[in-house]
Amino acid sequence: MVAKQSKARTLVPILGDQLTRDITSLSDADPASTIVLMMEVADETTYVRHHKKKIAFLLSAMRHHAQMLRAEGWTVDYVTLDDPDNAGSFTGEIARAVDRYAPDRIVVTEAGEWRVAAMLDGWETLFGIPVDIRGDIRFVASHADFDEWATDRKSLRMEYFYRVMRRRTGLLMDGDDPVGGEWNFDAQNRKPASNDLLMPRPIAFPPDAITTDVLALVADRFADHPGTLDGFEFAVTQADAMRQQRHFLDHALPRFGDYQDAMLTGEPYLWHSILSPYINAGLLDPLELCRQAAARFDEGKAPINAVEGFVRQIIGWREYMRGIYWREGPDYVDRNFLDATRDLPGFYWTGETDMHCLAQAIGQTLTHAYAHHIQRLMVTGNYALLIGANPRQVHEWYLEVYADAYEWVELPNTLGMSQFADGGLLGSKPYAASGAYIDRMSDYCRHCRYDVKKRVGENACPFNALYWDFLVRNEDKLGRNVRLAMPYRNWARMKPADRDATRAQAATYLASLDGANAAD
Ligand code: FAD
Ligand code: DLZ
Ligand code: SF4
Repeated sequence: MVAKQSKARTLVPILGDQLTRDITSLSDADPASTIVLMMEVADETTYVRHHKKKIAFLLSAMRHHAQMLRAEGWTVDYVTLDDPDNAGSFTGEIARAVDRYAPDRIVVTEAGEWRVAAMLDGWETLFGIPVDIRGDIRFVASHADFDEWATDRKSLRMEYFYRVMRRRTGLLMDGDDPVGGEWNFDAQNRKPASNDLLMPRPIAFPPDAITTDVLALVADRFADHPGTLDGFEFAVTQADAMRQQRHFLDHALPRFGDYQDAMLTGEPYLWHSILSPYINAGLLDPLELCRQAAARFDEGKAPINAVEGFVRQIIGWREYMRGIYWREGPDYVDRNFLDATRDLPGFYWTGETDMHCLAQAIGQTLTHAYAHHIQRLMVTGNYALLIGANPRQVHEWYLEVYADAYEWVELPNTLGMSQFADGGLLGSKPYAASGAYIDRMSDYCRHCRYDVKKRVGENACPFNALYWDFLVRNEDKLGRNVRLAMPYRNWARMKPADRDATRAQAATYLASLDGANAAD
């Protein structure tokens, strides 16, 4: 705590995902008259049961950030989770700080999600002092920019938004044209990988004294949360996150494009960057990262399909997801276009299933708080979609288990892209696939007790019958989708006896799931 002073002062709360010196709330602040407030609070650590590693990462990164700000001359009041007077919520801690410092005003950078934005909106009335809520310039597009792009458009496809972002940033542009003559090189990016390729592993950062304290705190307080703390190796400072960034650019970026969709047993990372927790918490600047990736192309160190693919994920998908989240409003979370109601199976929290693809994706998630995009979309997401899992439960699972998960980015990815619960705002068709897709992009099926080629029978891959059952079950909502015309035609061509056997296979499987859920 900081002693009460008499001269005019500003209270600047820095939230846990605002860990950069370049945050707008500090842009014109005077260290002599500013109290920076950082708060570890129970509400944020438990609004979902975050993975233990996610909590440990963020609390340690917050403590290191406070240390850095102090070293730069800022007065930082840092409230730890185990402070006996901790009020347990952002608003409760602001109330205590207002009491301590009697500030003239509060300056804060806008929150990353509706839940916290509503708190910030209430502070001016609650505390009777001006509250200046500033925009978050860590994104290329402001809310107004996205709205301007989206308004009056029939379709909000990411690809068109991405071109606007390319032009706005000048990344990979040759005048008004895209470098290489195409906006998108994804056609070159769908190669399966094999274990004999030499893969770069992310750098392991051993815990320092601050992280060791946090690990003990998290082990003690959040024992019932999913995941393990064993092998905690995240970067928790800006300097180390930059080392991981450089490591990715030097060693993984050149093949990022080729193997972006590949999955391999026992290989959680492949050529992915593993940078999302750092970008989302503020330790890395996404635009600077893209500039450095583009420079690797200019210098001939990485091919265009890799660099364009990577840049698109950040200034395309990431920006677009944020735009959708804020544009669709706080009720977006309630959408359930397909009326899906099944409980998510218990094995999502244990990884204990004989479906090897799911065991791999969930197992590494519980171990590392990480899975790459295709595992999230085409394994865990696809399966939840096919069984008709309740999209809200699916959303909460993703928000819990990934170190990079914040609602603004997780919700549109899960509810929209993966579960089609918004009826196709983001994608023209659901990301539903049979086992054949997983077999094409991974080695999982070779290690599985199920036969990916079989649709019915004892050891038939469950994804196969579930895929057809999903289409038939949802025909009233999806049957007129032109992009699904082919699979519906194929279903119609199937012999009636095969169709019956497929649906019976799916029904038996789903009934066994419901039985297991009821027993849990
Ligand atoms: P890379 O594959 O190396 O990609 C580079 C960067 O691009 C990522 O670090 C990330 O910042 C960005 N990016 C890539 N894809 C997306 C995307 N679809 N949306 C937004 N940014 C993207 N990403 C999150 O950051 N937080 C989430 O909570 C999250 N939840 C997801 C839930 C589902 C169901 C799905 C399908 C995807 C989700 N994603 C989420 C997107 C993506 O899976 C992760 O960003 C990526 O796996 C992070 O790993 P990486 O840093 O190695 O990414
Ligand atoms: C995710 C998270 C967790 C687990 N804990 C904290 C915390 O104790 N203090 C804090 O300031 N932020 C935390 N966060 C991140 C916040 O939930 C995030 O900053 C908000 O979602 C902002 O939108
Ligand atoms: Fe997954 Fe089916 Fe392949 Fe097994 S056979 S790994 S369940 S897709």
